[in-house]
Amino acid sequence: MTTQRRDDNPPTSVKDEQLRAHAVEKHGSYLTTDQGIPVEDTDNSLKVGQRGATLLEDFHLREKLTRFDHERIPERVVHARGSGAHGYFQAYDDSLAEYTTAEFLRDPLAETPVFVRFSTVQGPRGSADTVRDVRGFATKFYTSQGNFDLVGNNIPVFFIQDGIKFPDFVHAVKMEPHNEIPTGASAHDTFWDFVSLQPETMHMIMWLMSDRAIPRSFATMQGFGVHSFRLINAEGRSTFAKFHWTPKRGVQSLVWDEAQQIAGRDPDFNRRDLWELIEAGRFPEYELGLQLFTESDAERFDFDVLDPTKIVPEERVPVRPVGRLVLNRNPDNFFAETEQVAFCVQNVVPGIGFTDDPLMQARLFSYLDTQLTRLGGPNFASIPINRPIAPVVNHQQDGFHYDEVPRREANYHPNSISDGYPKIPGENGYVHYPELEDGRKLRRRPESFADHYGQATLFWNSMSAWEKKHIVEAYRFELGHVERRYIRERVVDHLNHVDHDLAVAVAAGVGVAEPAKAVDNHGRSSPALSQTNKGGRGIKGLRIAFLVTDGVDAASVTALRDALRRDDAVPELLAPADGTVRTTDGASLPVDRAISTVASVLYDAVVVPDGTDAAAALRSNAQALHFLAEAYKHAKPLAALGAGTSLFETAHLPPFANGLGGGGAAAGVVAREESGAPDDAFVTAFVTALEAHRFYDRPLETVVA
Ligand code: HDD
Repeated sequence: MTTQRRDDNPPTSVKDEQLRAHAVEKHGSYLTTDQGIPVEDTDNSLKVGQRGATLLEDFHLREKLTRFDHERIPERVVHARGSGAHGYFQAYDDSLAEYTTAEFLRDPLAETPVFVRFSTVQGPRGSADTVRDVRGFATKFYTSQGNFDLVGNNIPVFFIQDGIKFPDFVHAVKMEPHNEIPTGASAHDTFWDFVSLQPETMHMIMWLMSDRAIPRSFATMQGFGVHSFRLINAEGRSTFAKFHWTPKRGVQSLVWDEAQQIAGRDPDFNRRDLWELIEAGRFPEYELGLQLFTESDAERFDFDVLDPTKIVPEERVPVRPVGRLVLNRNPDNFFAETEQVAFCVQNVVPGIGFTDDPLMQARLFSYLDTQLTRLGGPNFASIPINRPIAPVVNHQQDGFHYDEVPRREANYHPNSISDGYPKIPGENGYVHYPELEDGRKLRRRPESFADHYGQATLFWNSMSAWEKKHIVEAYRFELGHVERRYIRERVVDHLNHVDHDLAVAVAAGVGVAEPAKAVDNHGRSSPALSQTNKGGRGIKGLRIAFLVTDGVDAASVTALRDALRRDDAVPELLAPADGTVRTTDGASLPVDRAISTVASVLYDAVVVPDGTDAAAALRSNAQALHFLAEAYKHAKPLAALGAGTSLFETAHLPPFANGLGGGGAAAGVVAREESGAPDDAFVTAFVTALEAHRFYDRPLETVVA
C-alpha cells in the first residue's frame, strides 16, 4: 500500500495559491541554523578533544535539540486523531438566494476552497482508525465573505443536550483516569455509567451501536451539522436549516469483527484509504443537502428543534440537494495543515446564523478557547491553513506569534488619523439574527427536551433485520466489557423504554435478568434512517483480492481485473509468495503482494480465478482458505471461476448456485464452474454485488474463519 505523493499539481484555487506562498522547498539548498548561519557539521557536537566534554558554546547543538524538544503541541482534547484533505464546494444553482445571503451557497459559478478534517473522538493521536466511535466531519469553507466552519459528525444527533455536560461526557468516554484504559473504545465502565445516568444519550447511543460507528471509508460516511442553524436572507428573514453531507458512493460500513482486526493489521486504515483515493484521482465526493423549515413548521413537530438529540425525520422535511463537495488534494504537510487547522463553530458568514440550542451556544465559546492553548495564543487564525481568503483587516494586534508588520498610525476605532480606516462595511457586515429573547435567568432543561426515548425507538424501528442484529451484538459487546453489573442493569432498563425486544435480546447476552415490558413501542419508523436505503453508485476505490498461484488461468484473471480497473476499483493479485506466477499458457503475471503480508479484512471482495493446478495448490494453502472464508464471514462479495470454485468446499463454505449466483444460500457469491474467461454477464453480476457491498443475510454457522 503506497503512500507516495503524486507529482505536485499547480494550485487550483485562491486558497492553494495562498498556501503555496508558504511552501518551503529544501531541494538544492544547504543546511543552516534558524538564524541562517551555514552549518559546518550536524553529526558531531562541539567537544574538547575527540573524547572530551561537550561545550555549551555549541549553539547549533542547543538550537537543534531545543527545536526538537518543542515539536509537539497539545493534542485535541477530543477528535485528536484526524485526517485532512483539500477540495472545493460548488452550489448546484442559485435557488438558495431566497433563503440566504451566503454567497458560497447561492453562486453556482463559485468553487469555494475547503479543507476537511475527519476524526475519531475518543482515541489519542496515535490510536487506531477503525474503533467503534463517532467520526468527526469538519469542513472549513474559505468563502469570499470569510471562513465558515461546519464542525459536524457522521451521526446527526449528539450525546447531550446542554454544553455544560460536555466535560462530564468527555471525561466518562475517554480512557479511565487511573490507568488510561481503554484506548479508542467506549466499552468500559465510566462511559456506560454516564450513559445509564444520563438518558438523553439514548438516541445517540443507538447510532453508536449501529454500523455507522465503523465506517468502511471516510468517503462512504454521511456528515451532519447536527444543530438547527439559521439561514438568513437579504430581507432578514430566517429559515431553520439542518446540514447533511451524503457520500456519492453511498454509506458503507465494516463489520465489527473486521474492524477490530484492522485496528491491528492497519491502524491507519481510514487515513490510508483517504490518502490513496486522492493520490489515485478517485476523489471522494459528497452532496450537501439542507432540510429547510420555518418557525411555524418547528412548532408543529413533537420534539424541540433546539434539542440536539433529535433529528427532523426526512419524511417530514426532505433533504434538498444544494451542492457538491470534492476532495481532490492531499495536504503537503500533516502538522502544518491537518494538525494546525482550527475549527471554530463561531465561524459563520453573513446569511448563516445560530440558534438557542444550548449545546451550540456552549460550542460557540469552547472551540476558540481550546485553540488558544492548543496553538499557543490568539494569532492562530493567521496560520496558513486557518487564514481566510477574504481580506482580514482590524485593530487586533500583538500576542504570541504575531506575524504582521502593520504600517498604520491609528490602531483604534473610531479614528481620524487614518481617515477612519478600516471602516465598518455597512450593509455587508455580519448581522446577528435579531431573535426576540424574553425570560427569567434559570438553570433548567425545557420540558420540550424531556422525551429521551421516542427517537431512539424511531431509529430502532427503522432498522433492517441485519442492522438490528448488529446493534444487539454491539450492545452485548460493549456491556460485556462493563465490570459493574448494576451499570449493565441500568442500561438494559433504559433499553426497555426504547424497545422491549431490544432490551430482552441485550439482557440475554450480558447476564442481566429479562426485564418485564415497561412501555409500548410507538411503532413509527423513518426509512431514511436505515443504511440499507443509503446505497450509492459505483465501485470506485474498492479493493479486490485475486488469490493466485502458479497454474492460474491468465484470461480469467485479466478479463475481470481489467473490467474492475475500468470502473476505478483496485484489484490486486495475492499469491503465496511475492514476485510472479506462471500462467497456464506459459506466460507470467506479476504478483502485487504475498498473502502473508496482508489479510482479507483489508479488502472489499475476493476473486478465485480458474486454473486446475492453481486451485489445487490453493486448496492446500491454509492462508488462502482462511482468507476466502473470512471474507465470506464478513459478508463480502466473492467471485470464483472454473477450478477456482473448488476452494469453497475446502474452505467449508455453504454451497452456492452454479451460475451467476447473487441470491440464495450464499448471497453475493458470483460463481461459474465452467472454465475460461468471465463473460459480460459474469462481470456485471460481480460489479452489482460489489455495489451492494455486503451480504449480511448469509448463513454463517459453519464458517470457521
Ligand atoms: Fe466538538 C472538536 C464535532 C460538541 C468542544 N468537535 C470537535 C471536532 C469535531 C467536533 C468534528 C474536531 C474538529 C477538528 O477536526 O479539528 N462537537 C462536534 C459536534 C458536536 C460537538 C458535531 C455536537 C453537535 N464539542 C461539542 C461541545 C463542546 C465541544 C458541546 C464543548 C462545549 N469539540 C470541542 C473542543 C474541540 C472539539 C474541545 C477539541 C479540539 C477542538 O475543539 O478544536 O473544543
